Amino acid sequence: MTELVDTALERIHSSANLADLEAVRVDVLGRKGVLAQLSKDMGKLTSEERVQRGKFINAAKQSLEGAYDALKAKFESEALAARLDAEWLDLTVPAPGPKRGALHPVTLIQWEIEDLFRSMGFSVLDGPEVETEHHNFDALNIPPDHPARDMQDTFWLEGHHLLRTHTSPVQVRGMEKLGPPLKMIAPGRVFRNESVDASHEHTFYQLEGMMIDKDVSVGNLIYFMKTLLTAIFHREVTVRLRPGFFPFVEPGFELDIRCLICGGPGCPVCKQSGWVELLPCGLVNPHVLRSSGIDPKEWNGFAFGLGLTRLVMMRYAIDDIRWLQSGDLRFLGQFA
Ligand code: FA5
Repeated sequence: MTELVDTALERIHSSANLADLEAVRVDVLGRKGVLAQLSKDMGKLTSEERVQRGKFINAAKQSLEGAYDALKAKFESEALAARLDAEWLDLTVPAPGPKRGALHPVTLIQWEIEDLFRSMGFSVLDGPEVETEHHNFDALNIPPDHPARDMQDTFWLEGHHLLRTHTSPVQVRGMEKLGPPLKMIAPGRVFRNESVDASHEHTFYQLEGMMIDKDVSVGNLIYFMKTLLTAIFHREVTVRLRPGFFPFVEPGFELDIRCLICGGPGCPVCKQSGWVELLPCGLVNPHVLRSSGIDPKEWNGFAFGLGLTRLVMMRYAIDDIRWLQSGDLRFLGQFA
């Protein structure tokens, strides 16, 4: 019997880990284990022998359970120590902090132009994206049946409202609110119901400019256009001025820039023409001044409507306008 218990003790001590020990516990202390075997023939013993056997079994039980408990506690504390070692965390290390974002390229260029025009005494105005038909068309000398309305495919809303198709309604709001003399720019998002390609978006940015004063000339207009382009490109760029028709200016011009994506031979951005329409402009039509309560006999002025998104494309040589609204962080991250 003593041998049986010694063998069981030896098995307990030779367990290498908690799993081994658990297997030994079932064999030794379980229902069919050593202790159960020792109790098996109790019924055949004399009462004196039963007392002896009982004492022996109790002592064996104590010794086996004691050995088991001690080894189990040892394995558990070793496992805990190993885990604490592996999962150790230095709470004094500074946190990495949030990843820094970057301004969108349209915002970068918009802010540069705002700074430039502010330095020349212009105010920066804002206008609503949901406009009235009056501000977007009528007050700009584009009555309901005028063919010029077809030049800008419009997202119409209820009650003679629309998503503004250009930033020119902010000219009207500027004239109505501030009156002459007036020097203002108005950057903003505009919307057109047209099909998207490398140089056309349905949602894009323009930047309106207007100056109303006495004796404003085409010379003044060209000066500001040149100043704007020199500040943005920091180098000589080739431009051309050609007649352009907009009912709210007379005379009207289209200022095109030599395509900076292909350098001239033609690409999808310039529609193979070598030129990109960038900066339509002209002298404000007297009808427009009059409908905003300004006397055209006393005041005149110029206005321009820069294609801000296209300017950004030229400045950073972006070969497809769709990148700008793609939300692709690989693209946006380059402007950080
Ligand atoms: C206008 O929107 C006039 N309001 C501009 C103006 C203002 C003329 C003041 C005279 C005086 P236009 O439709 O051409 O004009 O648009 C102006 C510029 O916006 C274009 O030269 C072009 O650079 C840009 N643009 C036009 N359509 C798109 C488009 N779908 N996607 C991206 N840019 C566009």
